[in-house]
Amino acid sequence: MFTLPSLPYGYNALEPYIDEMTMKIHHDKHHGAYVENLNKALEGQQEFLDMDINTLLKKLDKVPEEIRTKVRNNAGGHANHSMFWETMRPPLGGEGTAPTGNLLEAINSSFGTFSQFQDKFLEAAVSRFGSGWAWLVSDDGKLSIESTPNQDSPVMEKKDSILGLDVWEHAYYLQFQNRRADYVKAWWNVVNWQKVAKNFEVSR
Ligand code: MN3
Repeated sequence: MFTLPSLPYGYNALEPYIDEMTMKIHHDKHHGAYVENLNKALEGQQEFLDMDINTLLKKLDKVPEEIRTKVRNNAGGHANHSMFWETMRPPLGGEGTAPTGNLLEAINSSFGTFSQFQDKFLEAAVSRFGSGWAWLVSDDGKLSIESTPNQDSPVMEKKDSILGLDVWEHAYYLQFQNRRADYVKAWWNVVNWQKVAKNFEVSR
């Protein structure tokens, strides 16, 4: 059985960058539904219900074909949102709004500067047509930016995503309406770079 993790901070903790109502609906209803539908799709399939969610994403080809699409969408939704909540934190302002140490070095070596990285990430997020995610992916410490449709994840391709941004309209529409780029720019203020750095170290 998979369970909905609680948010590691309050619903209003990311304000003014992400509003309380969006966080409440997004976590309780959207993420909650992915977990519920995943458990329902896997009813009677104990082997898969016992897996860690990232292991399940890597073994989708073993899931019976008649439920595979349902499992892919809902397991992806569960894994992606679990990571999304953890790689955000209440705004610190000033210091804390940029990576440091090994992660910053890797960003600079892959993208030039942190600011050039942000431009490329924004481009990936706004050019994703329809619903999906933008990702910072680490391949043995080498960084790249990717985007995926729907609830697909780089983990399904056996890659390590160390940071992900939800660009489904439900993630920003109440506050930003159609202005996805403004949402991305606001989100930078609440990225938990310490957590991303930890994910990076694990991937190396
Ligand atoms: Mn979402």
